[in-house]
Amino acid sequence: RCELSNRTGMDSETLKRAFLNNLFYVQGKFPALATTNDYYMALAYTVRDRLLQRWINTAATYTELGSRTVAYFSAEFLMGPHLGNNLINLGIYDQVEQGMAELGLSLDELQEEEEEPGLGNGGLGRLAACYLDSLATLDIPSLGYGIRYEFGIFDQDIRDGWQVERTDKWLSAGNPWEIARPEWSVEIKLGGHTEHYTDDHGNYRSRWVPDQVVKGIPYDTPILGYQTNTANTLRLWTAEAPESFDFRSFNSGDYLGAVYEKMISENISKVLYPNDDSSQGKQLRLTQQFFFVSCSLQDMIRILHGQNLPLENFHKKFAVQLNDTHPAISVVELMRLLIDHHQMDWEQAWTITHQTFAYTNHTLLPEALERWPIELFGSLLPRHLELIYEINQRFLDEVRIKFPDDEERMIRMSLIDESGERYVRMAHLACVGSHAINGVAALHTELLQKDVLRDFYEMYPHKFTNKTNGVTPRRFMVLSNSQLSKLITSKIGDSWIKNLKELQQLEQFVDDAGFQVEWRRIKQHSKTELATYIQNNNNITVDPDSLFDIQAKRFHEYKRQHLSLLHIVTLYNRIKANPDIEITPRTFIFGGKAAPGYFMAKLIIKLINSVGNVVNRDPDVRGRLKVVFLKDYNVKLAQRIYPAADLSEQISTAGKEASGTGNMKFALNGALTIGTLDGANVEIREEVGEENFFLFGLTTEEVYHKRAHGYRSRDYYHTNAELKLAIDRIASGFFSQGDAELFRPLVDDLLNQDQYFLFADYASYIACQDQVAAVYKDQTKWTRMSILNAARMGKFSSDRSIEDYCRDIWKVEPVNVELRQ
Ligand code: 26M
Repeated sequence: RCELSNRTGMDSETLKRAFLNNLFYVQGKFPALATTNDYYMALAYTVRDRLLQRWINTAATYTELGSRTVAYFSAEFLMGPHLGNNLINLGIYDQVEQGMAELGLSLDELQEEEEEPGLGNGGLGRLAACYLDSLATLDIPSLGYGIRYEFGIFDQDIRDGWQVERTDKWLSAGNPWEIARPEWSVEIKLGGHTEHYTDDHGNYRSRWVPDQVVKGIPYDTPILGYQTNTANTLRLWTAEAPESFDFRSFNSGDYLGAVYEKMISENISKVLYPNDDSSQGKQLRLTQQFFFVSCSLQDMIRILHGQNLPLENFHKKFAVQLNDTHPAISVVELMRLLIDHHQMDWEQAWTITHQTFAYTNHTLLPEALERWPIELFGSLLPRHLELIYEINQRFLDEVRIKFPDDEERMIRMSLIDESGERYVRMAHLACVGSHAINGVAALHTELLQKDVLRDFYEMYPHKFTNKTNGVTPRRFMVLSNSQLSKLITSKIGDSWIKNLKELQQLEQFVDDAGFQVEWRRIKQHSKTELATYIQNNNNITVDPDSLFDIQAKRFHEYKRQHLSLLHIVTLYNRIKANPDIEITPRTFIFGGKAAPGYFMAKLIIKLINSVGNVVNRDPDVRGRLKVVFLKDYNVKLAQRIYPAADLSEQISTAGKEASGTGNMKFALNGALTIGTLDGANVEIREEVGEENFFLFGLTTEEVYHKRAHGYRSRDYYHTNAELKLAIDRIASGFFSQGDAELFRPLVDDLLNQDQYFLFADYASYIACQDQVAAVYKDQTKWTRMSILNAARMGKFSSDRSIEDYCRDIWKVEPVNVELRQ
């Protein structure tokens, strides 16, 4: 009884006892010798014990019922720290905080100790994590399938203002949240060639003879829903050399050869590619994609057989969502498994396959659309290339029937790009092999239909739907902004946490002076905490009464961090021209990583730090402007940032940001948005009301129009005096100790290309920022707008997104899990 309650009891006394027990028996330490990491590990195991009970009951329930299951295939899962989130979802955060305090420990400090699993680049990976939280919270049977990268997204250092990358060793202190399942390892084939033969029934068949075999080992992490017994699974694959390989080479005496091959095999899951845009056609990347997809599909077939279900039911048992085209090779791999391994005929295999998969597109940038050189593809996956040719032939026959005598269309739509060097087009493969295709915001889906996937929309209009992104209020409100969450709960009860639309009830308090004071006090508290963090990390003193103006996201020219820089330099120029000018004090905060090979993005980071070095120290400024670059932006830091923001910068060129999800997290925490009509900004503005949103800039159509009619950025430079002054200041070397060369690539690009229309949007942006500054002076008005923003963000819960996917695409129902032991 005591043993059991040590592992499951939820009261603060039992939790303390269990914690000390784990410290002794798992970490092998007693308090006098224990490090912070020992304490963190002991607490993590204490929490994990409570998860295990729910996890096992969930698995048992699904197995018994043979429940229809969602499989979310994603090359990235940007989970963020597990400890705090699990405490929230278990409903024991306050008890544990209390218990730790009684032992003289700070729960905040223990949470700080966790190395977050940064197995993603940005929005796409974090969306996958929010969706797993919502799937579990909504009691939907589901599995996340991906790669257990040994090195996740790099850690970012800043040296002399430049980004420097360091490897992310997130596993070095051990990972208490995962359990290896070597008994469910699978084998993956790579390379080699195909052979053709006639089978016993006289059918012409193909056989893959690979030249390499690797083993995939699954590691499982429980994903607990909020206030439910459902604990689903995130299953990530690690690559290893198969044991048989050692054995073979040992026999042939080539020991070093065997070790070398082992090393090559293990490379597959070594490192996350740190790009979030251009696909560079690297063989290892395609290997990673095929590796996790093949492991996962084989695992699903094992599960199906384990439940005595026939293979013909694959699409009835599983709905697979493809998170962008990174797992799109699934379409071909499932066909191969069904046809080559299970002797299914083509028609039936194809019916099962396209009814299984659905594809989410996350980008409109043409350079980000994945394509693989045929040579490379065929050398790694020779059998898959054959199957793609066959899929393509049948597909183009359909196109020909629907659109006769339209050779151009066939060339555009083919799965193979033959305009120069030949490529496999992964987005086309995903469209053909899926029964549903979706964009991630209303505008994005519309642009997919009109532009990027227009031919596919004309061919298969019924496949297309919009699924606007959402974010989880558990991590991004309850955990990260506990004071605001408690204030809200004190007014409207706590059911908003599972039903975010209920935030609307806050509107009744918008003119309640007492509520406004509380709302402001909490924002002020979060700003003060961030100010302390900035003091400790950047050694910059910032004023918590100033307007906190924040842009936190990956660095990319289309996101236009440098447009915000032009605003900063403009304000600085105004001060230099008239030091007594009346100006709303602002703290500009940036955070984000640049892809290591993206020169311009790294130069923009350098420019932020360079401008900061001048502005922060200039006595004429009198502390009214501060510029801060927070290094190593990740989920942990994001959780500190959102609650402290007054103004959220969502300023991408219209038509470029598929959705954005940071925009949602800021607004939910009461920040006002300055933004373009891009991605989900459009819908956020619709929800919060245009009077509560700072809109500027060209629309998508205006951008297209300008581009088509010859955009000349230089004309804006010559006709806008403040713009000219800002550019000249940067170009002169003023921010680079007189070095006029340093920022020349950036300045030249803006004057000559400016493909993201900064100059065209500059005047509108500056005017809008002047509006922002004016409104901020009226704190009552600002607070009203802030409350209304949070109150009207209900639509952007990832629970709503998941409900939409469940109803329209996956056709899957909740399954209730009872605790039986
Ligand atoms: C591709 C090939 C090789 C290596 C890496 C990649 C790759 C990795 C990540 C490409 C794109 C990746 O992510 C793109 C991304 O994060 N897109 C964002 O998705 C969010 C969730 O839908 C949206 O909110 C953002 O607008 C969109 O930019």
